[in-house]
Amino acid sequence: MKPHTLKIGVLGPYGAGKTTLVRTLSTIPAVSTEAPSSEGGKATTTVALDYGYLDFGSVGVHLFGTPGQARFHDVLDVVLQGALGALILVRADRPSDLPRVRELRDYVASVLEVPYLLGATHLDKERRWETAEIALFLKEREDRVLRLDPRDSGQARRALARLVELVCEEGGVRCR
Ligand SMILES: Nc1nc2c(ncn2[C@@H]2O[C@H](COP(=O)(O)OP(=O)(O)O)[C@@H](O)[C@H]2O)c(=O)[nH]1
Ligand SMILES: [Mg+2]
Repeated sequence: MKPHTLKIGVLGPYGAGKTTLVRTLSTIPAVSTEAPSSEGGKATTTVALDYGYLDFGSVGVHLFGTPGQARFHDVLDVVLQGALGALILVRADRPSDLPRVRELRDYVASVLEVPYLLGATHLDKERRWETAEIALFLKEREDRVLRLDPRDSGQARRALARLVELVCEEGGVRCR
């Protein structure tokens, strides 16, 4: 393991791609706690956390994915304790998720108080919002909303690289 390690949270509503992102990025077999889903669209859903780890340049990154369903909101504090940055995933094809995404963003900004980026997923879908529209809805800087297909390791690594950069610059964290 690297001398400097960062804990990064991966948040987002149900089905946004959190488990997929952790699995794409992790260089160790990712750990997930999946249970049969009570909502439609997926057979299983994450009830406690996803965990993955990768060496990333000069830092080691511990990735902690959180449950998406709002009824697990209390778990966020526990899973994200000590996180130094967050990636918040938002499905571009499901605008009805945006109020929940805003809640998660507000939680990260005002409770965790750590640097974050938003990753717009499912941009390959025909009916979708563009990243600029998502940024506008969330009153977020446009450069904080990235295009991110969590199944694609290049896109996943680019998003993580930008977040790690923010954490090292803005988060006052020593990364070297
Ligand atoms: N087409 C498409 N599918 C995606 C994308 N991101 C995630 N998925 C799929 O969406 C499903 C839900 O993803 P999952 O990682 O379980 O979401 P979670 O609930 O946030 O953990 C999986 O089948 C993923 O492969 C994307 O950008 N495009
Ligand atoms: Mg999941």
